[in-house]
Amino acid sequence: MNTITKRIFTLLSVFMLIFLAGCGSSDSDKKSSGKSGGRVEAKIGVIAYMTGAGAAYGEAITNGLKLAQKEINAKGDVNIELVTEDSAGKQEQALSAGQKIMADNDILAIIGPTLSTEFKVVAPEAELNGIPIMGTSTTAEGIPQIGDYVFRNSIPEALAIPAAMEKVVAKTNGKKVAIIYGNDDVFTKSGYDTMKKEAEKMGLEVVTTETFQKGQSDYNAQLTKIKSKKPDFILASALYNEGAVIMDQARKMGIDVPFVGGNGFNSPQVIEIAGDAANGLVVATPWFGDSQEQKVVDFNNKYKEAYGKLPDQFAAQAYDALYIYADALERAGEADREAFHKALAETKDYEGILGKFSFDKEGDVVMDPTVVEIKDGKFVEFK
Ligand code: 1QQ
Repeated sequence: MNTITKRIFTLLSVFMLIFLAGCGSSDSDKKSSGKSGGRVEAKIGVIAYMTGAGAAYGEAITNGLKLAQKEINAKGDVNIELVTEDSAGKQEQALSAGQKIMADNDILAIIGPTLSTEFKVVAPEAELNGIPIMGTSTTAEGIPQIGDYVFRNSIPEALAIPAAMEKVVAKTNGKKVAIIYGNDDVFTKSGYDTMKKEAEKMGLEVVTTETFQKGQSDYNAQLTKIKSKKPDFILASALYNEGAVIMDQARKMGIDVPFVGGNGFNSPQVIEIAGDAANGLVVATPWFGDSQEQKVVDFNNKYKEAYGKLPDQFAAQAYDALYIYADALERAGEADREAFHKALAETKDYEGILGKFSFDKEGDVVMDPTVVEIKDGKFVEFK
């Protein structure tokens, strides 16, 4: 190589380096977790029940998240990318979805999984990995108590079920109750524990306790027993797919007393599946879609425009959850798991569509639910 060629070569190398460095910086500008032009960018992992018998839960949740994401990103202070995995309502699938998400160092935090049964296996891993995780629909006992990085914005069964039971007893003066619950699911078992405890506390007589398993389609044996005991009302801890079938079969057998359910029944799917048989179901919920509060009306309109139907409680909770994340991210000022975790834990009086929101010291939520009932095929306030 002569000197001129050498010089040209050196110059070319320098240009090459400058060019590559340029590529590098524009690359990091686009990085999903970082800061770009003063705006904090973050990737959030979502694990939702998207396929299978309870897929309407996951559909509502992901719809709520996507709507919030669009609005948050349009505002421009933070930019959120959602990386969604299907858990299919199964523990093993939720766990592998969680592991996949946690292996991606660019992911700041997790929302979900949908079911407490799934959450109970994923959250301990998130805790070990120091990645914040928040449930938006998980209502079993002991969820935020799994660890420091574990949160939820869904109200626990231990708060909701007693509220519904007290109202029903006050109105009907019922004294005898039958209980039916799924004994192979963390949430339905937890709901049962609350029902049993509350019945004792209220001095109710539990005339029979029946169980069922996921996917069961025939409840004749349990319902025959319940009918023979003549309860004043029935406490049912179930997800909508089994719960709606139980109500349908109960009404067909002539059981016409009220049902008091937990969070699993907080879905329009109960009406969709059971039709008229769903009338007489009482549940407590942090979301009352018929509220005339402006923020509720606005959310209903936006959601309907985007998805062609009204939101349910699961959509509303997910929507608020992403806003709570965005708020913490903005306060953290960077997409760093530690900084975000600290900011999230400090969330105080966040004004969401479900009301004022703060975590208690364990990352749990304190909220007053509204008690609703299904009447003439519609959720209305229980009075
Ligand atoms: C839980 C629930 C379910 C009803 C969520 C869909 O509350 O598993 O905790």
